[in-house]
Amino acid sequence: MLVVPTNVIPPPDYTLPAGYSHLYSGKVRDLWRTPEDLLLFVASDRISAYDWVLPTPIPDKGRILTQASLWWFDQLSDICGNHVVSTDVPDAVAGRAMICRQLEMYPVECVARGYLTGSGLADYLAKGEVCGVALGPGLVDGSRLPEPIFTPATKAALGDHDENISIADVRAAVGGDTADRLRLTTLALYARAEMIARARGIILADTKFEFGHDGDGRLTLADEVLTPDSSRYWPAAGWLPGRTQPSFDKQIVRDWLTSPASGWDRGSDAPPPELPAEVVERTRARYVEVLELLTGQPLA
Ligand code: Q0T
Repeated sequence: MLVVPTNVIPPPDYTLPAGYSHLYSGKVRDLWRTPEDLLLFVASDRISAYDWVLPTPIPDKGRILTQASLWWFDQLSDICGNHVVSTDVPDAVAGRAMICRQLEMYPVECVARGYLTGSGLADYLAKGEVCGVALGPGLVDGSRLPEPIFTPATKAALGDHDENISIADVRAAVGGDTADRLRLTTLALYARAEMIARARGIILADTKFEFGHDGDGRLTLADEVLTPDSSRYWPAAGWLPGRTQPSFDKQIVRDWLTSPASGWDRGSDAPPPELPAEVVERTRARYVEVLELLTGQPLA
């Protein structure tokens, strides 16, 4: 069932120079057309949890995720080209935006999973398979899969959840050759990223890529990549299959929201409360930590 969000996304809280036109806002990022007819992709400091955008921003989250995304695009550029043109952006969004090429997007969320959790776990428990990929018995929440799998999903409307689809559905949507390229490229990108993260003590459980093609038909990586918002990162040291793994970035927020201290009833339709300063600061520190662990770079 599609529930209209009561939780409406606020309009952008910054002003760009003349000539930029607003195209779209998601839960936590905005897309604009530039005067040069390119795209400006802006990451906000908003944070989502339990399907809500929280009323309290996390300072620097947009800069942290943008810096992580740019670093990952570089790490992956020999596998797949990407949409980034430059980081020379208006002062109002300095450090948290990228100028990108406009692509023709494929209407598929390209997810790779090396570990089983979330909707993958739910589908496995219900049907023994995920997106038409059969998985053997005995897997539990957090299990490492025998090999990483491609589990595409449809892009849902704002306020709805993405829905897992089969590879046959992807073939029907984009054609067999493109479907094969999306699957193989997604798995190659995941393999590279998982190896890099593992060497730094972090499990990349799963991640979502979005692809498009340019005028010459070249498959091109778009959106943001391998951020904590598009990926599940778990501290390798605490990995214990059979329970929900603590999220590297959002666990502090989730734990506080579900504690009596928050006074929030997640089951009601009431919006979540403002986060206390201490929860904001510890969460910000976790985002900085994951950026620095993965990339070896301090927050610029
Ligand atoms: C897109 C053409 O969530 C999205 O945007 C963030 C606010 C999804 N989205 C991406 C596009 C892109 C990108 N990225 C691109 N390079 N070219 N469209 C549209 N929506």
